[in-house]
Amino acid sequence: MARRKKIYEGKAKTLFEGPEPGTIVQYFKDDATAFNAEKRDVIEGKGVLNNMLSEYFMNGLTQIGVPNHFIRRLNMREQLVRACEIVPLEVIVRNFAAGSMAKRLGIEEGTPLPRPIVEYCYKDDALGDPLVSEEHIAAFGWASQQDMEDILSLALRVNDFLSGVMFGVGIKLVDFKIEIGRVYEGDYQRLIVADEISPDSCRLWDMETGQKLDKDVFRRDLGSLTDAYSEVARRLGVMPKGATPMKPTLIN
Ligand code: AIR
Ligand code: ASP
Repeated sequence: MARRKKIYEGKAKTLFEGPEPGTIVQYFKDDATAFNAEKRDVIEGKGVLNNMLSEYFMNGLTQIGVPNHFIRRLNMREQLVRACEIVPLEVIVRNFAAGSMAKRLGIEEGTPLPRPIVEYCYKDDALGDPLVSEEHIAAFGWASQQDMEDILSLALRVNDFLSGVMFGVGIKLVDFKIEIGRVYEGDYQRLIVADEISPDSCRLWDMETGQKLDKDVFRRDLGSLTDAYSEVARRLGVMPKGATPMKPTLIN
């Protein structure tokens, strides 16, 4: 494979310059981290599963008219996406209490919330992605008031879509995180869903048994992460039954 310019290396993905201006190749690694990278491991096949699953969700969003960065999948580990400026926020939507919110507010995990709750965290690994309010976001200029309205609307549309898709395969969407990108079209700018949507960025519980099918399996040492993600992929028809994700390939 031709040498490409690496633009950014994150914890779970690497970004390379794309073949055309305004495009980026997003490479999904097998690396798993949690608790701000204090816990880390390499989980064979995770990158392949997340690449396929993120493709599936982003394509679905495109079908229902929710703008996002996905262009097309290139191979088992890479997808072509639209280059965008990432808004420095993690946008979290919660339908049931879990994780940091359950802990912060002393609510039992799994408690249904009266309505979807949207939270914003400032994207900064060194600070551990702290929770911030819209006051901080406006005061520090991370996003404008109009941006925040657009972000809220995108987040809730993604929530309705993902909740429905998951419901269809017997999975409860407890919560998820998305990132938002800014793209410029002539004189206009627009916000789109970026980064990835995968079991790394959602909490997914089996509706019948409550079994966790997301990154908490890794965070809390609950068994095989690949098995959990494969189960999600199998239910959605993203991976053919019995198919095993390939070993990582060296690309540069
Ligand atoms: N998330 C937040 N930062 C990174 C990720 N992946 C996701 C978690 C969970 C939701 O956001 O995977 O689905 C809320 O996380 P937490 O830890 O705040 O409860
Ligand atoms: N904050 C992310 C998580 O716990 C990743 C990380 O901390 O490395 O999922």
